[in-house]
Amino acid sequence: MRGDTIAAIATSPSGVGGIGIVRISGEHAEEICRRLFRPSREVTCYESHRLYHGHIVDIERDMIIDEGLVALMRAPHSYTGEDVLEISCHGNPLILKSVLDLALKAGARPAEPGEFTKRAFLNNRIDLAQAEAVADLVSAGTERGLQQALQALRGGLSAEIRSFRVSLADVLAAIETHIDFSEEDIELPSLRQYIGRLEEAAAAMAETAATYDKAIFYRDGVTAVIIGRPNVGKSSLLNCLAGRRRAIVAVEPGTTRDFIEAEVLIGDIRVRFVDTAGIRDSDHPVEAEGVLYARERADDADLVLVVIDGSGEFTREDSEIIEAYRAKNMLVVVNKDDLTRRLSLEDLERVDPGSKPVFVSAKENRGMEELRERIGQLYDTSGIGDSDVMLTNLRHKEAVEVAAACVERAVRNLKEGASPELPALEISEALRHLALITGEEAGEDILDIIFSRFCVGK
Ligand SMILES: Nc1nc2c(ncn2[C@@H]2O[C@H](COP(=O)(O)OP(=O)(O)OP(=O)(O)O)[C@@H](O)[C@H]2O)c(=O)[nH]1
Ligand SMILES: [Mg+2]
Repeated sequence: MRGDTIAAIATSPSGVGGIGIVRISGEHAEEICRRLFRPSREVTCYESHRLYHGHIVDIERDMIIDEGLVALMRAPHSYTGEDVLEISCHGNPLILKSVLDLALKAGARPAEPGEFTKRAFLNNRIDLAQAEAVADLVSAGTERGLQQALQALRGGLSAEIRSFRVSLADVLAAIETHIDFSEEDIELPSLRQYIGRLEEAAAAMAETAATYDKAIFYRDGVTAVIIGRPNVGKSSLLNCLAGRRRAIVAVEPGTTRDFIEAEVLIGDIRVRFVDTAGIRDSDHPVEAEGVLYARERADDADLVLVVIDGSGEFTREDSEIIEAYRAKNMLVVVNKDDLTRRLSLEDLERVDPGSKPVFVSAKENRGMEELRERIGQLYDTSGIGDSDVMLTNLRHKEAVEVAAACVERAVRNLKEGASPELPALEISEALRHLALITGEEAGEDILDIIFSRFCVGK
């Protein structure tokens, strides 16, 4: 890695901003600084972590590119652990591109996505879980998502994983002693005494893994697909929830054919509502295509809102739609509650036992607060504190689950009085999977996948 100096625009590369930053990391950072920066007062030695004012110049063309500030962060006390130069200039994309070009001409090469953070990891500034938290921190779309990412970046997740590893390694050492001395004539304490500790560890890991299912909604938001027969008021409902006219509403059934989305913040969660074509058998190819889309979207949804018309009878089609999505997270929304109700709640109860439908009138914009509340309750995490570790990364969740399963098998081995080699093997395997999270055991292939998801400049 030494000798290879990388450069990238660290601020949004296409966006215009007051200030933009070009970041350079590697052993040529200082040399590049001296080549493209003319300090306003003479500098003999750039002090680490100090800002210098001056001009960025293209010496070949004898041209001033911009006025700005530079800071040199010398290794190892920098983000990457290498010499890092940050050039702050005016945030015009043309200026930023010129400054980057100058850095490249002066000997740097363009950084790959996430390469600065990858170097921080390879130079042991942060572990892999922290590196991934950087990407989450940059992309988080909600306050809660930010808190989680920050917590992971500060090492909260890493500390939890480490504590699992410490307790497992402890037990493993004890079991290995048994293996070592089993040939000799010494009275050894029973291995059963470790069952309790292993059970505790497995339960704690399973609990941590389970946080993923909720945390993921903070990170990625929730997709809620609005589905139902034609004309029940799906598009009207979407417009109410979005607080503006998004979808066309019309008296004739079969109005909506494509799907239309609107994103709304409910509590800490971004909910993407998707309006779809009314479900019915249609001879019209475009409408039929829309119905197919609607079903596909609903199949993939996190939440399905089945809308039925309260002013009409409960129909076989209504019941078929409810049946199709009952296994999913589903809410029944009874619309047109401003009209006389002709819907039989007993019929609804028969198809959806324990049904707690939400009654609304999209026409009069009534019942929306209750609907939002009910959706919020589905993703409620009030029991989880801001400082509790939550897994937001599928890779982490899978590793913790596999580790927990290994430990559970070790427990079974011990209960069955199996020879100590078996539980020892399981525990070693659990330790290996936990180490994948913080990166001690992660190979180049895993690193490539992880860092390719980053943006350039991070
Ligand atoms: N009285 C009353 N009429 C409503 C309500 N919601 C929608 N409507 C009317 O019902 C008709 C259909 O509304 P849409 O929102 O287009 O229904 P849709 O389910 O999207 O229909 P498709 O796109 O055809 O599947 C329109 O005439 C609306 O004005 C309501 O709460 N009360
Ligand atoms: Mg519609």
